[in-house]
Amino acid sequence: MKIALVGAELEENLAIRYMHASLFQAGHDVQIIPFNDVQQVPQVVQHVAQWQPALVGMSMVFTARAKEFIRLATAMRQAGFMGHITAGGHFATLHAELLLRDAPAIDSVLHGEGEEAMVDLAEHVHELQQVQGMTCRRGQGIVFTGPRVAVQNLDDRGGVEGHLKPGVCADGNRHAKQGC
Ligand code: B12
Repeated sequence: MKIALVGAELEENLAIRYMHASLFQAGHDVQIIPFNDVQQVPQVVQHVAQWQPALVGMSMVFTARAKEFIRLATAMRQAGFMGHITAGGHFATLHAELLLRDAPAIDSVLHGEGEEAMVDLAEHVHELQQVQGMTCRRGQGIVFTGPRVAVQNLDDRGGVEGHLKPGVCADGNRHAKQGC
């Protein structure tokens, strides 16, 4: 499946790059689309319209930028994007219900860590009830599908190597080879 990950890439976005790695390892065709400020809305919309992913994941980490992401999602819809738009990250996780109430362009919110959740969503994008740790619309309401089981051993995740920006030092890489 073609999947676009949209978010800040001010230096290097580890969140997006971890999800890029897990989606790639699951066999998906994934692109990172940087979205560093609101002036890039037309550029991101054009990229999505041309590449036509089936799923867009927006990394809504910063409270101060929440409205910019809502504007972006709305602009993608206005440009005719019909795929699934999900949001994740600290802000989206903590404001999931409000986001879905106020931003009709966004289809779902994935709570917490996105590596396994995005793979799960890609596999079940037409049967959202199968995806745990998600807030989504059902009928007239907004529902939470229940918590995800946390990953027991982070080393079971594939590494992020090969998914980082060349030349940027990712000291925060939590896939520590020495078990530290
Ligand atoms: C690195 C970092 C930065 C980097 C960002 C680099 C980049 N992205 O390009 C820099 C130094 C540039 C930065 C800047 C700022 N930062 Co900062 N930053 C962080 C920090 C320390 C780590 C983030 C990180 O890489 N984590 C590692 C990754 C792997 O984990 P993660 O981000 O949590 O991502 C996981 C989940 O959240 C989830 N997820 C994330 N996105 C998505 C998307 C989808 C679709 C899904 C499903 C899941 C998902 O899955 C990810 C993988 O498991 C956090 C603190 C923290 N502990 O998170 C603060 C933090 C995010 N920053 C914060 C702030 C306030 C800022 C600034 C506004 C500070 C300032 N006053 O200038 C600026 C904003 C800059 C801007 N113009 O937008 C706050 C945000 C709080 C808020 N509510 O807004 C945080 C939480 C720190 C804090 N506690 O205050 N920051």
